[in-house]
Amino acid sequence: MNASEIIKLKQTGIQAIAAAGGEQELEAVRVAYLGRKGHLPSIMKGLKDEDPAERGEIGREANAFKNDLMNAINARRTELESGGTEADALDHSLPGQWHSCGTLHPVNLMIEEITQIFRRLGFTVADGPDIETEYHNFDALNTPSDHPSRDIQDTFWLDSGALLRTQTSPVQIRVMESQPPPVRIIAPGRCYRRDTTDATHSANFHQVEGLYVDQGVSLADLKGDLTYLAHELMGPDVRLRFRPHFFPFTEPSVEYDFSCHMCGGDGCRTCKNSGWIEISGAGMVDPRVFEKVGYDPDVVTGYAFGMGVERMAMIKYGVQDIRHLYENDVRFLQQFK
Ligand code: 2NL
Repeated sequence: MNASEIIKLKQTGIQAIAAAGGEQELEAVRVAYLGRKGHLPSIMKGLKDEDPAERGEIGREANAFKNDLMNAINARRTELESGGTEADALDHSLPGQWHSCGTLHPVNLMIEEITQIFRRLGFTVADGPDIETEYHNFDALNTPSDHPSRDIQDTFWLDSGALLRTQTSPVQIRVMESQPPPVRIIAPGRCYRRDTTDATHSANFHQVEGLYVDQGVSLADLKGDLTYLAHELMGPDVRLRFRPHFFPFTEPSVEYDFSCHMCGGDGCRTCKNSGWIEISGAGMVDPRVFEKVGYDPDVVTGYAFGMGVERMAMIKYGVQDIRHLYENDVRFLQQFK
């Protein structure tokens, strides 16, 4: 039997195997092809009578004949045992495959929560570019040209003269430039400062700034709205404290603290025994800022505030080191489901 005859016979055998409807039929095919008196032994026996030049190829095909048919028989046996083809053997009552589900990052969770609270006070969300002009980030905010925050030590300057925003106030400047009052917006987003990383500093961080401009807006509105934020965020027992401060863009300016949520104000490790936790700064928009954006400071007043999102998340969730928020260790992140 020459090589192509062996291949032909093998194909016939494979068809017979596929057609075998049961174990007995399959066994009969096996005996006919591979059994002691079957095709394979007779091929092997005939090998010595073949032309020596063709013997090698015929031998190889005989081997393939044996291996391919054995594999086909085994595969068909498995099929018959499992009651059908492999696809038919699927058990539809098995539970589905489990896929792990991602979560919002705690920084985004915090932004989301602060945003929702201010939405309830009638604020909308504004955003703007991370790469800013010196004008929008500093000049329009009444920041003196020799102010240390403009220094290359503190701000990431680009070769073009643009910079990476150091706060989200430029978003609010852009909104005021583009529309008349009233304005009631918050501006969440990423900010950049040339800080050396430690447990409480990161060169990338997030801020939520707020701005409310209309006729008759007062410091009382600021205190009321920040108190609402504190109660919604930390619970109804939290008290607020405002301390005088200075910012070039607000007058008067304040820094404000929440009473310590760990000890209720009695003093503990978290608040370094002071009973208070420093949150952020705020104030009444400086008239010079209004003049820059074309608002009349004799007609409108407004309050503005800024807060660090990482800092709020660390306070609320008890995170001890800001770097946990940036290492993307899932054991940390999965706690914020
Ligand atoms: C802080 C907290 C603050 C503002 C941000 C602001 C924005 C405009 C006008 C006036 Cl458009 N003020 N934002 C005000 C007070 C504080 O951020 O501690 N910053 C250094």
